[in-house]
This record gives sequence, structure tokens and C-alpha cells, in this order.
Amino acid sequence: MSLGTNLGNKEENIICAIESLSRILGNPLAVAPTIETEPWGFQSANTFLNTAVAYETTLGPTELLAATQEVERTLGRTTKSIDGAYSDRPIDIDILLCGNTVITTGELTVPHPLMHKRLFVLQPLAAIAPDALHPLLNKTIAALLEELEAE
Ligand code: PH2
Ligand code: MG
Ligand code: MG
Repeated sequence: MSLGTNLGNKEENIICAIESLSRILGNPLAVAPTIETEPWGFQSANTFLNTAVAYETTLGPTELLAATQEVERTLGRTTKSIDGAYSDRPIDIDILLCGNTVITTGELTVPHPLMHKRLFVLQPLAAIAPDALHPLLNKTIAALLEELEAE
């Protein structure tokens, strides 16, 4: 999962989100160092903190989405987006990969459709899962990061 925050006490938001997720999913397998990033895809004066966290779970993608949305709400996320545009948020939790699962429902697409285009996603993810395989692009996270950094 990718975690991002650019409102309120950002360090605390990340810690609270991981604690809340872990109450549902158990201890994380790995947590990436947090990085400070500029807003991507929209304009805001508020920089982001981004990180990535990995869990082992028997929950399927839909149940996982319910869990992440519950934690987002607990941390005060009220709106998803304003007119389809990105907006400032206390926390955003995005499911990136679920093993080799490829799924699209009305609410969720896994792998995350933009993950390979976002440094704020790939940098933390490469810190904890460089060898994880993107099941559609058939490339490792380390390879995707290298490609994006070369652009
Ligand atoms: N999330 C977005 C859009 N833009 N930019 C940064 N730096 N970090 C994010 O987490 C982020 C973003 C959509 O969820
Ligand atoms: Mg997002
Ligand atoms: Mg999201």
C-alpha cells in the first residue's frame, strides 16, 4: 500500500494510519522510510509525506479496500476528490499490489493503474519490495523505478 498525507500533522497521520491498518491486518512485513514530495498532478502549497507499507493478509482486494477506507475515514478523510481532481488530504491509502492478483471493479483497480508513473509511489515501494513483480508490466519495482527516473 501507498500512504500519502499533506494536511495536518503529517508524521502523526502516517503513524496513526499504520497503527490502524495493523490492528486490522496484523504487523506489517515492512514499512518504508517516509519521504517528502511535491504535489503531483495538482497544485497545492502543502507538500506531501509519502511512504509504503507491506502486509501479509488473507483478505481479498475488496475487503482490503473496505479496511483502507475505514482507516481513511477514521483519520478524517471526508472527500475523495473534488470534481475528479486531486485535493489536499489528511491521509490517502492506496492499494498498489496484491501478489499477482489483477482485478478491476467499479471501485478498485489492482495493480494501481498509475503506480508506475509516480516516483512518490515507486521510491518508497522500492525500499521495501524492490523485487516484487508488477503482474501486468512483468517488471520488478526496482526496474520500474529505474525507468521512471530515466524519463
Ligand atoms: N496523491 C495523489 C495525487 N498527487 N502527490 C504526492 N506528492 N503524493 C501523493 O500521495 C499524491 C500526489 C492522489 O492520491
Ligand atoms: Mg492516491
Ligand atoms: Mg486513494
